[in-house]
Amino acid sequence: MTDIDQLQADLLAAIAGAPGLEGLEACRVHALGKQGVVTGLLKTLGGMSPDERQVQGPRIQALRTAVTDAIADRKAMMERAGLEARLATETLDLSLPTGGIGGGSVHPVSQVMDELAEIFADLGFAVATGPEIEDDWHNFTALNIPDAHPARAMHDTFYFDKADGEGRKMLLRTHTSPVQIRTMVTTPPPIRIIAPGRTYRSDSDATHTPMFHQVEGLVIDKGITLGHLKWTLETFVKAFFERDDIVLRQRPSYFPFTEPSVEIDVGYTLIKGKRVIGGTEPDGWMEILGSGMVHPKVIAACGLDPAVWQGFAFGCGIDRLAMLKYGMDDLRAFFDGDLRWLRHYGFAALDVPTLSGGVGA
Ligand code: 2NM
Repeated sequence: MTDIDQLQADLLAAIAGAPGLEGLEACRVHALGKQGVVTGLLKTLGGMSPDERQVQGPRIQALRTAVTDAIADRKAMMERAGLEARLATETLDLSLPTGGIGGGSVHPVSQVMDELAEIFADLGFAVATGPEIEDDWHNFTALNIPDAHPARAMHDTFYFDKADGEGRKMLLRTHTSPVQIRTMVTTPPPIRIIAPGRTYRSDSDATHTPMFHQVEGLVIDKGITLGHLKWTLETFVKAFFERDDIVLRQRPSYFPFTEPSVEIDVGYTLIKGKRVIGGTEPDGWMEILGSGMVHPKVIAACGLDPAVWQGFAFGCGIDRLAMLKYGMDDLRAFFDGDLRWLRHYGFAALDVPTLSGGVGA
């Protein structure tokens, strides 16, 4: 046996007998490290005569390959054995309860979004989403709000310094309507969607936060009328507040993107001085929704023929819906991140709203 054969046999035996990953690494350093024995042999090639190198070169390279492969094989084997050992000993009890002290809870805004998705899914609506950073065509122009329109100023828009590649001003969307625009541009009707999400306006007091949540809905089909709108909103409000004695009042209004436009109030009853939504003979009215028939100009801007396709749309604040349903009085608490508030108003993670169980139960 030559010296190289002997060295190879010794190294392979050491690798095979290495007790663990650390021992194996020691073998690797000993053989292949900067000062390693195989590395040392490779270095001797430079001082050899060409004839000698022709004989020794392939032998030393073969040694290096054999040692490298043996280390890789042994390492893979050790890792497999380690994983098998963990799988055999470690268990996960899937029946353990979640939460408890220090556990998380679902934010009321998330809860209400889940409830909305559930209620409208039952009516055949899909949930649509879109970017929060928008361009002014999708946020304003397509919605019949041209450049000099006062509604642009009314929206207290957060603009970015730079325009996009096509020269469109970029902004934080002031409503979720651009999602409806994107849907109408890309999806052939009939369309039935709700678009829940974050919206932004430069406004801040007890009832306004610069970031707030909106849900808007859109139906586009043939022969859609205000009657469809009324039934849909009535069905929604009854399901959301989980009571049948809901009275809605419709008031004429104005939005650039709907014609006619209808503001919807819901009747409330005073109970111990507090306003509670519902009651067939209301003590007063609260504004909860804006709505209307989608303006023909909006339908045309999205590439659809308004003589063929009609529809209705509506919008409301999710934060406000949550306050009314769950009895909160200061909007700012929604975004304070105060754990005591979140634990008081939060919902259990596994308490998913379902229509059969009562969406808010
Ligand atoms: C509202 C009130 C009334 C609305 C209109 C549209 C669109 F894209 F179809 F034109 N989306 N949302 C709309 C209509 C929103 O929020 C108070």
